Amino acid sequence: MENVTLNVKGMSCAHCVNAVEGSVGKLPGVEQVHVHLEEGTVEVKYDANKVGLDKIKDTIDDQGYDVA
Ligand SMILES: [Cu+2]
Repeated sequence: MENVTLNVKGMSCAHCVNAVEGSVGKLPGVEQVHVHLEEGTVEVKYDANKVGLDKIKDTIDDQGYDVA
């Protein structure tokens, strides 16, 4: 399992939390996803054999947020 903390811009409310956690959480291989709203970060625990970091970043991006 890999653990990564991504800096994500544009998340401001519970809807954003749900959008990011919901979409990333659905990816096969993602074990856990947690948005820290105040910090503007997303913590993801994932199986690197099943899902790539690029895919996770793309998924957040597709929801309309900026991944640093
Ligand atoms: Cu929001």
